Amino acid sequence: MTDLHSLETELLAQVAGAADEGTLEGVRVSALGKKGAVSDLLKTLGAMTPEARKEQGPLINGLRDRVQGAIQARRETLAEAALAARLAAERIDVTLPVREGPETRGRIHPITQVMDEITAIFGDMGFAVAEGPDVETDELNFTALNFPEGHPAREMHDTFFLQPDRDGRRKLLRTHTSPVQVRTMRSQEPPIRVICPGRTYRHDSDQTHTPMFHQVEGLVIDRTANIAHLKWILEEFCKAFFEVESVKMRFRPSYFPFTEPSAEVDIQCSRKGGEIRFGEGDDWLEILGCGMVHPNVLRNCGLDPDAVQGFAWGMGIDRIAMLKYGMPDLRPFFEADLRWLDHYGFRPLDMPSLVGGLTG
Ligand code: 2U9
Repeated sequence: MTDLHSLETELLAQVAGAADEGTLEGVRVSALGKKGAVSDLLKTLGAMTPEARKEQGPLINGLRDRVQGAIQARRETLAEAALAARLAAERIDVTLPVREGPETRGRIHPITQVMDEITAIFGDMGFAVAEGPDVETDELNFTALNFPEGHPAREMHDTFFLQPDRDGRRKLLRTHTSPVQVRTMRSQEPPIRVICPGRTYRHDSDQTHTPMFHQVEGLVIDRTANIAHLKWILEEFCKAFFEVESVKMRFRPSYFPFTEPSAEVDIQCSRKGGEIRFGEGDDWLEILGCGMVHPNVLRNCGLDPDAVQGFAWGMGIDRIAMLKYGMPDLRPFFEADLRWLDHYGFRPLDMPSLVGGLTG
């Protein structure tokens, strides 16, 4: 029948022209759905004479089967094309370099890096890390450390004082991390082995000084701790920190109120071609101060100098960071310039350790 023939032609054209699975489903519903054109034809069979049904039945069912088959075939073609398009769009080139995510794009500041390196070295020798507040009392920053009231050494430190409280007591920004060792001695029984890294403050600002800087100090207290132990610890530290086989060190007599005897320590280096190298050469470079803890300091911290003794040292972190990593200027340390940090910073996952390497 022409009618059936043109309906089939029309439906097959719609199936072939359906560009996506949604459109194809629309064609299916309009042909084979409850109220679809083919379904309507099938419904007419019931009212036909048996002869007419015998003739029309196979024609209409044949039409339905062919339309159904065409829809199924088109559906498979469209699904294959959609998958092929998706695979093409999602294809990745595994040979491309990995794009850095936020967690690896950041950089560790050289001061943090050096603090972590120092902590790893002394941690390996059995030292604990102690910390304390930046705002301190006069007593902890000076008096306990054997600076007499009104002594010029207090002025030498160019202290930042806070406004006095109601009782006239002035707090201050600690001028060294030594109050942390005082707190440690007052709260822990010897033997004590601690390092105290942290921020310190002095009213001083020029090419080689900033008002806030970083120190790490160390303290050992027990019954027999002596200068030979001190020298060994500092030598081992310098070798590990500067990553050299051997170092030569020079102890020059000095003065600090909190140690007696006291010394300033230089390490031998060479400065050929504007580059500084440790473990060779015949120049000297000052890197730290040290000494045996003064008996007055032990007493001020509740210890008996006839029963225990010990040694302490202190060094500027900013300065040794500059030395180790060849940074010519101190000021960019505090300028938060991302270009500088990109150049001098360290990768966050390269954590310093004596086993894995200090500098990754
Ligand atoms: C207590 C007892 C003793 C800590 C020490 C130094 C020597 C020292 C300077 C190095 C460079 C400070 O950053 S710097 O200017 N420090 O020379 N510090 S002994 O002695 C102590 C500390 C605490 C209870």
